[in-house]
Amino acid sequence: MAEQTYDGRAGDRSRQLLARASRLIPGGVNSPVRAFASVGGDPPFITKAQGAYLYTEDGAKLIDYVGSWGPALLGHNNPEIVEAVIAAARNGLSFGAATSGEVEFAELVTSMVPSLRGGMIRMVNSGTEATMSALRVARGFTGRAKIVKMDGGYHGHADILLVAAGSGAATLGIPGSAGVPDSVVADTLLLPFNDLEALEAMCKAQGDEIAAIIVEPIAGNMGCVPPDDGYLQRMRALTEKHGIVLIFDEVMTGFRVAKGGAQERYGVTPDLTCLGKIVGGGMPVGVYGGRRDIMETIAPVGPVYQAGTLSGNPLGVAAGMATLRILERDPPYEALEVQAAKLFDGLAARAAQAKVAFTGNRVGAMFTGFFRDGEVHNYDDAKGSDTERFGRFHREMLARGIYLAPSQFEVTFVSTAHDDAIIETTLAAAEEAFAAVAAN
Ligand code: KE4
Repeated sequence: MAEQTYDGRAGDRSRQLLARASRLIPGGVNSPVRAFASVGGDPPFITKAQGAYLYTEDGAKLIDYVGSWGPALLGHNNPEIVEAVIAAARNGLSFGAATSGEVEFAELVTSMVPSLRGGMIRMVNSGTEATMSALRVARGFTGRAKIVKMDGGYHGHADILLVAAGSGAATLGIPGSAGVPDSVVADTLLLPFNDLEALEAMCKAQGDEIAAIIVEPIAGNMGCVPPDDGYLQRMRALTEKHGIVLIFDEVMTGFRVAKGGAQERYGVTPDLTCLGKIVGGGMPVGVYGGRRDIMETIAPVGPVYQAGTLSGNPLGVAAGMATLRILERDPPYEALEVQAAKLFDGLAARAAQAKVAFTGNRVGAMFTGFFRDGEVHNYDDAKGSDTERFGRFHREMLARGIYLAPSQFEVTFVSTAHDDAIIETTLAAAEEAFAAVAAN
């Protein structure tokens, strides 16, 4: 089938597949955001990905800025990574037993991330498992029950982390999802991101009851929101003072904003780090790890239980190892910085040209353009964005062959495959899309 530009609608084949899927899978998707609920329009079904491109069931070729929600830092279908997985698969898919690959993987990961150096890791199968397990370990290590997350922070779908935004730090957590009993989140407290006063007050009032603070060091799930100057450093000092385990959720930022993640970029070393996405090169891999004294509380060495049938399986290890070896051999971060800045600055300029309120936050190869005026330092600021306008922009861009994350509160991911020509094509589409949005 000849490649055609995207006509703005998913196309008949994708729509037929969505109808079939919706009878068997809730919303027709295996993860809610893929349903395009917040931007409207039908999600195209994808047949193949290559470099910066996605190919749809209806023959369209799209420039992709979702990158599988982060893993595709090196572009889709990187031959070195795919060949490693194929070679591993020829020896069997999963053994449920220890392998040398897991040792090499652990040696490599712990050499790259500051908080893991001299420490230990445990491999799991997703970011959710990594954060859920890290919090259990922190509770087991400290003997304390309370945990703290940021309002607007997302760490996967473990019950204890599904807390309604806005329930406030002083009050007990309230469930943010049906099916989560009040009791399960009663010890989950919320803080506004970048609010040092609230952090200081909570530590003063409850510091000795708190097992852990878990934070995305650069928020990515309220849209991209960097830490204010000194925020992470102060959080590190306060958690040390009160014996609180500081957990950086670097599932998104790990290996993206620097080889050692946000903790390397900002020079702040947490007690535990959670990784996912890039660390598995596109295969289902999560990692949590850090301080040896904390990690030695995990079974079979210590009393904290955590397990997984496919944890450390050979294919995930192969994809992860290949990915990390490329990052070690040829760190792409300077080039990613340049390309992401070109796109980010170009979008801002075209929004201004069209007089569309658009304010952006960027750290390395991840950014968000919020459809609002004024700076965005926390979730409340982010929620002040015009999500209707974002939806229109998303549809206008998709109609021009540009596939953006289908939510204002997600991130644009730039990969090493996004070259100048691709960025120029994107900016030309954006010029028209902003004009269309401004006209409405
Ligand atoms: P997974 O369980 O989806 O592998 O990871 C959960 C997770 C944990 N921590 C952070 C910082 C994350 O960003 C995520 C997952 N990110 C979302 C989108 N931002 C994945 C997309 C989806 O849910 O389909």
